[in-house]
Amino acid sequence: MKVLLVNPVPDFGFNWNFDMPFSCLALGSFLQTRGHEVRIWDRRVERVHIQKYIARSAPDAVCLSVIASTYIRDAMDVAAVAKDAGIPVIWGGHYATIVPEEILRSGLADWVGLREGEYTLLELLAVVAGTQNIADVLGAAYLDADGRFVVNPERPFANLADFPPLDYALLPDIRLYQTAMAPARHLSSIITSKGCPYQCTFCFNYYYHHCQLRLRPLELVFAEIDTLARDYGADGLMILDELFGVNKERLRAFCAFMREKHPAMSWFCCNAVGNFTADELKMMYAAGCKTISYGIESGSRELLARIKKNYDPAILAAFIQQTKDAGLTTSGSFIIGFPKETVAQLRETVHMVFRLALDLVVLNYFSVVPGSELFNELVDEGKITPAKTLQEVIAYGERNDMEHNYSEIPTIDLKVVRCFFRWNALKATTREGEKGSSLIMLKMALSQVLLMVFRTGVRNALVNLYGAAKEFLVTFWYAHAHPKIRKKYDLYRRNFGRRF
Ligand code: B12
Ligand code: SF4
Repeated sequence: MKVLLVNPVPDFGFNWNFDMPFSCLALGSFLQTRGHEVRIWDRRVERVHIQKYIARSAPDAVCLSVIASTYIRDAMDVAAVAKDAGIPVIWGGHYATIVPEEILRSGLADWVGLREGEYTLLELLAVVAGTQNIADVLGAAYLDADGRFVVNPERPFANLADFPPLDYALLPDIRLYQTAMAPARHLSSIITSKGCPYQCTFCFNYYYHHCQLRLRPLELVFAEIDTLARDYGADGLMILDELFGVNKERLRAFCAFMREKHPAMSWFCCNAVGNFTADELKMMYAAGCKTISYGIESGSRELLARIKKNYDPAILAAFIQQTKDAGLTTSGSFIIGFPKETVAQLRETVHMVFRLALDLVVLNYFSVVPGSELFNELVDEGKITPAKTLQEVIAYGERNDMEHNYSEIPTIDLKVVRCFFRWNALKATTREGEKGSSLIMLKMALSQVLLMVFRTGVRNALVNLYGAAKEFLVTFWYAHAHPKIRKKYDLYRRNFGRRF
């Protein structure tokens, strides 16, 4: 069967991040091994007219992968064209799993595959072919003949060893997804595990992964790294796992592989505070790890306990210092504007950011994720009315502009705090005195802008550049204007490294 896997284009603002469409890649690589003819259409980089593309590729099924609510509008446009042409439409992905009924009631989907999609999609394609009954497809959602919404029993997690290594040849051009991040010039992304054992209240890990951390067999991961280096010139890896290196034996095997097989490759990963010993950090550095990003989230003990962030704040400063001592660049991500967060708690976070003197600070606004504990709390408190239509889902989606502020902090304060750290992040420097180690974020931003033209063509690049310029000016404005608010939170550059 001819299967078109579509990664839609998100519908707001400026798109910095061009990670590979992993979901489509994973599904496509698997379906190929089962005899299907697969094509991936990443609409972020191939902005071809929808009617023309569908007519030309003439698929037997159109499958849409929706990772966030911002992808829905474009997915609807593609689905509408496919439905008009009489082609069966299947939706799936992180966000589709949260809102299957809204998707089905829009009339733009025949079926929705929930959670992990390989086997579910394989069976849904059998339904399209008329060789399987929809009622037997675990993990599928649909409307029955009477228009009733039906969710079949959940599909148990598959054994990740059943899935093949990713077939990068399915992508239009892998260079479209490679970025420069000092010292790597062709940074590619990989995923070595799925899920996470923790249960932060703002995350939907519990709902989606049931708090299970599942590891892909290392042979598969190593095969992908070899291919990326040998066939696609990758000299750096961004490891996109939620939590990398939790299993210590596996971490040692991974480091040994990188040291022996790819000594010149640098890599970057995310983890939780406290998960590594000093020796492990040194081992990672020796194996090419350059930066570890930690989810710190808040400087307030009270708030950390409330969001169930699973680390002991007492060890934070020493742990970050240990990471720096191993030679690694430290990155910390924080969320501001949590429901009921107070001005005093935000001040604690700001002071924590200064005190830790991280090399990179990523500070995001809280955005409510359906399926998370905090979403359910906000619904119970009557602050959110769950969406009934896809249009309402889009309206409630992830925004980076604090349109919905559930905290007790004035929105303008949140904007000033975020923009202050964003502005200063542009000047970030890595720990190593190597070439290209200063102003890494600014350089990365500029290289992204150039790549944008290459990725999306001049016309789309101009639209994106307009968005980038606007974002840059807004960041500059909030970071520098409003002196009273800066004073309220001690937002001065000289405070980096200060012990409050
Ligand atoms: C890569 C990635 C991105 C990329 C997306 C690339 C793309 N496809 O266009 C980028 C960087 C753009 C991105 C952005 C965001 N992301 Co993101 N991202 C990820 C990441 C790191 C990997 C996802 C992935 O590819 N996994 C690997 C694949 C193989 O697994 P999978 O995604 O589970 O796919 C399976 C199923 O979903 C299913 N499936 C998928 N598609 C389909 C289609 C069909 C038809 C079927 C049947 C099944 C199916 O089968 C797949 C194979 O098993 C995850 C974290 C993680 N480590 O998982 C976060 C994650 C998905 N992102 C998340 C979030 C919140 C965001 C943002 C909203 C953040 C923000 N506030 O701005 C933005 C939204 C983007 C925007 N501009 O609007 C959350 C999702 C929460 C949610 N959905 O509400 C995650 C889980 C991170 C987290 N823990 O918070 N992201
Ligand atoms: S926020 Fe990160 S650490 Fe917390 S549950 Fe989600 S993936 Fe796990």
